Amino acid sequence: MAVPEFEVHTYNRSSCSGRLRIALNLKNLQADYVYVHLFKGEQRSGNHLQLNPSGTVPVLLHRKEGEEVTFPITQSIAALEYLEEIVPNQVPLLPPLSQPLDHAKVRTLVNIVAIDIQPFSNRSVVKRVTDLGGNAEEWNSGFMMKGLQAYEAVAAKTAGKYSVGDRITLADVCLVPAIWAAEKNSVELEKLPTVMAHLRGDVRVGGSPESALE
Ligand SMILES: N[C@@H](CCC(=O)N[C@@H](CS)C(=O)NCC(=O)O)C(=O)O
Repeated sequence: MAVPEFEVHTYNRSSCSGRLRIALNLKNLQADYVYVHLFKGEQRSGNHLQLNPSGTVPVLLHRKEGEEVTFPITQSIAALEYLEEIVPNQVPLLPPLSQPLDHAKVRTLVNIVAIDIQPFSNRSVVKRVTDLGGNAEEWNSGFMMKGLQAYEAVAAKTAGKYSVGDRITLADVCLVPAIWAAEKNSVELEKLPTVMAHLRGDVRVGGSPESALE
């Protein structure tokens, strides 16, 4: 059997890793998965830090035949965009470049999840909140709700069958694991009718609600 071209360092309860797993599945790309147990602190091991100085997952390695891997991609959005650039036609996850406003719509929604929601619920951040005497549950659900309400308001203008129009895009790829995490954090998802209506379609690929916490 051929060795998969991709290697992903991942954790099953990481929403950022979920994004990458979903995109690889949608594009029908095989990968070897290397498990980094965040709860055991494996992201802070010397080996992992050498690969990813940020001490996070996911990390994507592209092993091209006959070439050395010279650059591990250590940011999930950069990894998603890389996959999109090298395999644009196998289930395109961005609108055509001739539709720059649709691109901007997708990226706006992607950034709401990746910049305005996930960083607040990152394990190391939540631990710091708890260490400082804060209520982790309130912290998590508050930021998730605020971000998802923004997503909802934007998607109410952009959505068709999916978040932007009628085709699945990187926005949905990022949204799905964010919803898994929100479910785990008791976010009132019924307050997000547009988001929930289109998620009831066939967007659930590449994992399950049980597999994400942050
Ligand atoms: N901006 C980074 C964030 C990565 C990130 O925060 N990953 C989380 C899991 S979703 C993590 O590895 N956390 C480890 C920790 O906080 O110690 C990305 O999009 O890849």
